[in-house]
Amino acid sequence: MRTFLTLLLLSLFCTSASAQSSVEEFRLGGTARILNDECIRLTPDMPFASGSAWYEKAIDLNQPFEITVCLVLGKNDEMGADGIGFIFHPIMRTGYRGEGMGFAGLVPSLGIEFDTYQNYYLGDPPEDHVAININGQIHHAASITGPTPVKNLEDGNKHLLWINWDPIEKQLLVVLDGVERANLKANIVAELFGGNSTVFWGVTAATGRKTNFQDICIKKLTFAEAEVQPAVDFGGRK
Ligand SMILES: [Ca+2]
Ligand SMILES: [Ca+2]
Repeated sequence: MRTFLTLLLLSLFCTSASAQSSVEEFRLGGTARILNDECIRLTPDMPFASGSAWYEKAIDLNQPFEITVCLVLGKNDEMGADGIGFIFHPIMRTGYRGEGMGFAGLVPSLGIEFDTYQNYYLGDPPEDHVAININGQIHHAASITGPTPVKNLEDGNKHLLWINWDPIEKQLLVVLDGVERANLKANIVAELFGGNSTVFWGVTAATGRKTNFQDICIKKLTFAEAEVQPAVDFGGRK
């Protein structure tokens, strides 16, 4: 309950509090650009754009992490696409974009998607939705959580998102606009990443024939850096 109260307070400040982590701590790829002190525009409102922002340090999943950000999914609802995805992967790289939400084809990986475009062949519901998929399998038949329909996210507003990993309880929580949208209990390190607790995380967005500007605004990041940082061979910009 305290967590939700904290989130409620944070949401009041979603547009005014200064970021405690910096947009400078991300490596940008594709169309991603720094918008201001706390926001990165992943895609402009243009067709067939894709952008990524990877956090520069690998994190240790044997320790807790907490990501508090605001998502902006643009303001085209009927004509909007594709959404924003979070990726956890041992290497800093982006999977197939567009409907692939940035994690298609990445093995091993965990992806959390905030999908605003219905791809029938992927089993997408008509509503905007939240889901967790693993190992780059993006069809919802392979979702380990969801797809959970949510009300329209393409309203031009900032949506407060809290992602929390508890390595003791082995619980991954996704809370969007104060409502729990995913609650995954799984031994991610052992069962998904083969015992390797060191992963990078990044956020991606894409557009297709339908478009939206899509931003991420950094509020607070709490995590433990992996003791040994893997080498990064990343084609994007610092
Ligand atoms: Ca989709
Ligand atoms: Ca929508």
